[in-house]
Amino acid sequence: MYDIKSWRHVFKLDPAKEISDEDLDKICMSHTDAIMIGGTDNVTEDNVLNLMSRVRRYPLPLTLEISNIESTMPGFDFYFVPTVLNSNDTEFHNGMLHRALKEYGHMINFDEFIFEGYIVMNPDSKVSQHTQANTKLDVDDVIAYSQMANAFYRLPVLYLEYSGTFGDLDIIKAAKSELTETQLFYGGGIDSLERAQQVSEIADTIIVGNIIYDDIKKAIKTTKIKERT
Ligand code: 1GP
Repeated sequence: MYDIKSWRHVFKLDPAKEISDEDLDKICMSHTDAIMIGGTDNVTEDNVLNLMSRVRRYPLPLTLEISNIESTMPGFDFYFVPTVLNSNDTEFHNGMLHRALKEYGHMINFDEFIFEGYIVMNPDSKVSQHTQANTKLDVDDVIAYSQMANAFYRLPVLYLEYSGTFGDLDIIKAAKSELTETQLFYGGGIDSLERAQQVSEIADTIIVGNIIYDDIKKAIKTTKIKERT
């Protein structure tokens, strides 16, 4: 089984976006540690299955970040289940999860599931609007969420999500400072090796998304982060 604690770099592929075989090959043959499939809009059974079967040819850990029950299917190594800590809608805390367990709980291998606390930071992102997140957060708010994830919910992963914009390094440091057990994922606006390096010196794992579709060469360069000393 793969050890997610060792992951430093993950490419996140959006099933609703087109990617050529050539670009997908570059992504899957790069130095990334894992591929995550996930998105906010138009995530369907068809497009997840299609992307999964294309990525499955490569010997890389493959994970699904669940956005809805309909597009969740067997065949992944892990399933990340988000709980959005700063959402104003209980659906995104545990409502969807409750419905899913009621229907499928009897057939789930729980070892494959990782509960992932989200802090959504960019008010202009689709995920923020979709989950009705309260993004007006200062350093103390983020510290409190981080303590909640680490010491109270004891979540394996906390995901600081700036999707579409590059985050504030002081906020990322604050989130990390409270984590003794929980692994910090950071995603948002990583579009160069320099940014990848800056964040990977703070967060445990960086997630690179949009730049894959905007500039494949730059995306690949983000995998060249230095080994942790
Ligand atoms: C999105 O955190 C990921 O869920 C990555 O963000 O698309 O801005 O790289 P970007």
